[in-house]
Amino acid sequence: MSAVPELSGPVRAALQAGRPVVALESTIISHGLPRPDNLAAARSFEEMLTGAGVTPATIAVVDGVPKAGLGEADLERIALDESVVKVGGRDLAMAMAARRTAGTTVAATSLLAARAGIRVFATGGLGGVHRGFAESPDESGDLTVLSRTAITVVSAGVKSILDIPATLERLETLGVAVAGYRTNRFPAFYLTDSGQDLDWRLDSPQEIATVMAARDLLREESALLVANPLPPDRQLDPELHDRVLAESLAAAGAAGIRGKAVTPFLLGYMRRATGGVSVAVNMDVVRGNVALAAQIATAWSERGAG
Ligand code: PSU
Ligand code: MN
Repeated sequence: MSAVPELSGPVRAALQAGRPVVALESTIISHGLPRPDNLAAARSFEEMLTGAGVTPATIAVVDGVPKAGLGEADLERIALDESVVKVGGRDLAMAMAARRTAGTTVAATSLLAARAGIRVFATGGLGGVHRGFAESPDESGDLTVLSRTAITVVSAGVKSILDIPATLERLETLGVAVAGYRTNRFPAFYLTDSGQDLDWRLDSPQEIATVMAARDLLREESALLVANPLPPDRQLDPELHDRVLAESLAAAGAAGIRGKAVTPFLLGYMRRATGGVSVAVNMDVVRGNVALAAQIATAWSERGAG
């Protein structure tokens, strides 16, 4: 088997030349956004990067091969094929051996991006500690992988379906660095502000690149999370959000949803209960993060630091 992940031509060329590259995850395509619009969404994230002079590296597993940089046919399979599974970091080797086709979560994408030497990764919102942890302990594998993977992740905090204060505590314990982008407050994915204060804020892509360089000097082996909020006028109406989220959590409990089905179930419920508005907001969240990730990757490549 060749090197993991397999790099597309453009991704390989950009990395070799020290030009900016941004990794994108694929679970958001296969399990986060509804078909068939998810395919257009996946393309639009890539086009945003290309338009900013950055090479997109969408990461997924296709017929058992982990790839960074997908061709059109691969992107279509990830978006449209209903047999595509969701894989976290721990699932990767099994998906490879069983030749599965899989959307990679933040965990699996971070791991593969770091192996490829990609420094910056954009997603929507991370997984984290679920509400009701005391009764049913559910914590995303995203956190543990980020605790031992050196990559800069741009996300609108963690999904608001989670227990956000508990997730921030876990990020601290796990040694994941967290900074707000132009804010001192931790965002909440669909919502601009979770109400949680942050110790650090960074105000420009150059400042973030400077932090990345300092982390390299320290030989940090954990992730830097750049928490990038939606502008308040683009967020989901907080009242609607709270009402619909309470309903979706109750529905997940009643239906006995467990394990890796929980997050897709809650996002799907939110979509139906908001008449699709939550999906439009989710798209805005990802677009904002992709745009910032492009600037960070560019600032990083301009330092000539690799
Ligand atoms: N962000 C989105 N939509 C998503 C996800 C993130 O806007 O669907 C996905 C990511 O792939 C993340 C996963 O890693 O949800 C978390 O799933 P879990 O809670 O099962 O670890
Ligand atoms: Mn889980």
